[in-house]
Amino acid sequence: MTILEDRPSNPAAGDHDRPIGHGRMQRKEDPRFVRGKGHYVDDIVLPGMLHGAILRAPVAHARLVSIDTTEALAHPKVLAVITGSDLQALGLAWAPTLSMDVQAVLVTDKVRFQGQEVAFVVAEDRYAARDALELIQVEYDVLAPVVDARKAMDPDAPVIRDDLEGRTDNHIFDWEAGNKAETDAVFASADVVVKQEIVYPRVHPAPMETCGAVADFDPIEGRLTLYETTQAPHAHRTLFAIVSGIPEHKIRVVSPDIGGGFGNKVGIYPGYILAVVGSIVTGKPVKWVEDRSENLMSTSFARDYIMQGEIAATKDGKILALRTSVLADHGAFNATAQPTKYPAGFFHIFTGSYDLAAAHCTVTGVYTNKAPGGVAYACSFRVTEAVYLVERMVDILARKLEMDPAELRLKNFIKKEQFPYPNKTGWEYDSGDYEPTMRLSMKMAGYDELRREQKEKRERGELMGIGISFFTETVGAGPRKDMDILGLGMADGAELRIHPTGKAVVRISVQSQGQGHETTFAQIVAEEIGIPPEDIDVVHGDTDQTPFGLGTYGSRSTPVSGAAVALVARKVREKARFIAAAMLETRPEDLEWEKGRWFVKGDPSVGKTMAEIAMGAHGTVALPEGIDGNLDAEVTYDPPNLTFPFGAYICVVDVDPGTGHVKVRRFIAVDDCGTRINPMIIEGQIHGGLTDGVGMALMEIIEFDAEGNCLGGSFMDYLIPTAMEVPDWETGFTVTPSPHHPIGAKGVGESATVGSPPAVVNAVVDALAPFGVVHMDMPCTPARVWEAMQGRTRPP
Ligand code: MCN
Ligand code: CUN
Repeated sequence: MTILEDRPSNPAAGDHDRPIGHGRMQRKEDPRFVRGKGHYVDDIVLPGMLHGAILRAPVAHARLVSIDTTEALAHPKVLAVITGSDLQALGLAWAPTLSMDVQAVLVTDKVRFQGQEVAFVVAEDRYAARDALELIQVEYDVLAPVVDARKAMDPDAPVIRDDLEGRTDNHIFDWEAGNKAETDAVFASADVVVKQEIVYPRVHPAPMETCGAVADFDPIEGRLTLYETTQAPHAHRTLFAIVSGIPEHKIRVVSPDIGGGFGNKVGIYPGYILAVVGSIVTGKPVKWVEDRSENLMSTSFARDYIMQGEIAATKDGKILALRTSVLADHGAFNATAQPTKYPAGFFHIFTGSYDLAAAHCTVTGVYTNKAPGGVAYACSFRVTEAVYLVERMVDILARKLEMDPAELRLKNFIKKEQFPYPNKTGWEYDSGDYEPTMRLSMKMAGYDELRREQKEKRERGELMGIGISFFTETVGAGPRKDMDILGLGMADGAELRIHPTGKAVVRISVQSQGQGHETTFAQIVAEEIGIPPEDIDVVHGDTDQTPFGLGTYGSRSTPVSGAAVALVARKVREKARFIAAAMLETRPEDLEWEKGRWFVKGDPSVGKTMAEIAMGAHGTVALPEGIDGNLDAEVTYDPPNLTFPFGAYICVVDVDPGTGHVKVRRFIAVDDCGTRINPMIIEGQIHGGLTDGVGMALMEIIEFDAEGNCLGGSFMDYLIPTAMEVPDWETGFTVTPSPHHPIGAKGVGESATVGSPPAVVNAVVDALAPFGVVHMDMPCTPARVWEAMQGRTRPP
């Protein structure tokens, strides 16, 4: 195992710049990944395994008139064709969503979005299954679709969810946070008020690996083994038990290596359920793996928020209040994954990093004839949308006040001494120290020099933009008193076992999709008990082998499971003290800890290492009352609060005045995620998230035509960034530990995706300032930029 040096310590970081147990250790999982030996769902081959394929609706809204499967069933390699009415007979045509709605597994009555699941073919091989789809005859009675969320509540809008009893419109929910009266009063007396409609378009996480499952139902034992691309194996198992009636102890969900999740793999998709039904019907294992278009058209999208933003300030730039009303397009089924109490996720942390007098937001969710989803793509339960809103509004205010956007931010930050900070929408930020982070980013960027360069270039007619974003993230859901998903409290378990020879295994309930948990969780244990990380195996992704917990999303693994792991290691360390005392024939209180061993106070030469204690635990020494003969422990961790990482991002763009093409020339990112466990992994997370941000800001969007046809269903139309579109990232960090986390760590996995889009858009708008452009909606494609330069914006 190669251990890399951490970078020279960062002065802004104070004395907390101490990476945990072996710092920039290379990832333990990479030897298998770089050799092509990762083991993904599609690598699973079971004896006699069959293959499933889904017939999908070609239109967005249509009544199902008839389905004829005769020809498909006659195909020599086809074993079963399952339709909605077959599922209806089993009571499985509809499944609960993570938002207390229901979603059709297969269409029974009506198609509600293009790409919706209509029938499932099980055949001997993948090709035959696909071929047979074309032999199914379906008659549709096409209906007018609802494509634009703004028209979803029109009195004459077609009602999409007529399956729900008494439903006469497309309204899902109204939700609000903050204090309306107080906010309105502040607005009424403010010197300056600016307003802007801001659209965060529908985008898709588009992980490298699409979604898939292999279901293996054993009819003799009544046991189901389900290999699945999931970020939350335990929660999935519980839901499968509830929906299918198969007892939970007879269900094993295995999530092997995952080729990227980004929130795409939180939900339970019809394909997973169909693989299970296919296996039950045929008595054989059934594999279903979707293709790229199926992934982009039917699985969890992200964003799709139309936000009316308003910001109030004094004329010398003290920001007073923020308010917004949001129209949220949830697609045809409300299937967003977020804590039950929060139908708009954590959007209401939209006051960002600023100390305001008042804030208020309302969110209205509506159905449209589009794929369901909404909470995905490194969104931290919609903090993405919130940060985008506030960071755009602050820039728009800066323009109005003719103030420098960095100066305006510095003037309004929540101050260090105000933490823990209760914000105006009911959150308590655990810790923060924003100014040094902002100043470090400005120093790294050479901010004043950049502004001088911009001024000169403007005089020559060149378009250069500098964009700033300062974000506060909200991660680590969450305290079980406030947060649950379908009634399951958001806690996570950890089990640590030290084998007699001193090697260890730690079992966790979260599931890596590329974040490097096998490395960082071993590092946490190493830090706490002194066993080297290479001697610690991290087991995850198998419900038969790991303790219960809610899984990986909302960057909760470090804040919740990381805390569980630190505490379970401390529990083992404490137990080791009693065993060591027995071995040394002394009292536990006479022992002192140094990394990796307990020794007699005042006599460091007499002591026992963790490995010796492990052997002792399993040996013959008489143990004190209440101490079992092992060195194992388990905990379940219920976090007292979320963690609030933050960061300062500066983006420099050049815009080609002839074509509207935007080039990101530089990007400076200073992140603060508290105590840093593995700086190399953190950098990787940041690089990935910044690339996401450039993608969303400049090129990614899923659009629909007037008929509801999805226009982002392949990588020909849904553009994702490559090395060509991104600069060499310039990263820095500060360290403000979380006061309530056992090791002071905050999550970081979504920080850059949350924080970077506003920096890029702010830079583009800044470049276009000479044309009077105050705002433009993402993605800033050459065509849109060029239109903005002509004083035109796209009709909504
Ligand atoms: N880490 C660290 N020190 C910290 C915080 C985190 O060393 N102070 C490390 C962690 O130990 C972990 C990684 O950074 O190895 C990310 O940790 P964390 O912020 O806790 O996030 P999660 O592990 O819970 O990952 C989820 C997050 C989410 S929600 C999305 S979306 C996303 C993201 O991670 N999806 C990803 N990053 C991704 N990275 C990859 N490669 N693939 C995805 O699908
Ligand atoms: Cu919102 S995407 Mo991540 O939380 O799995």
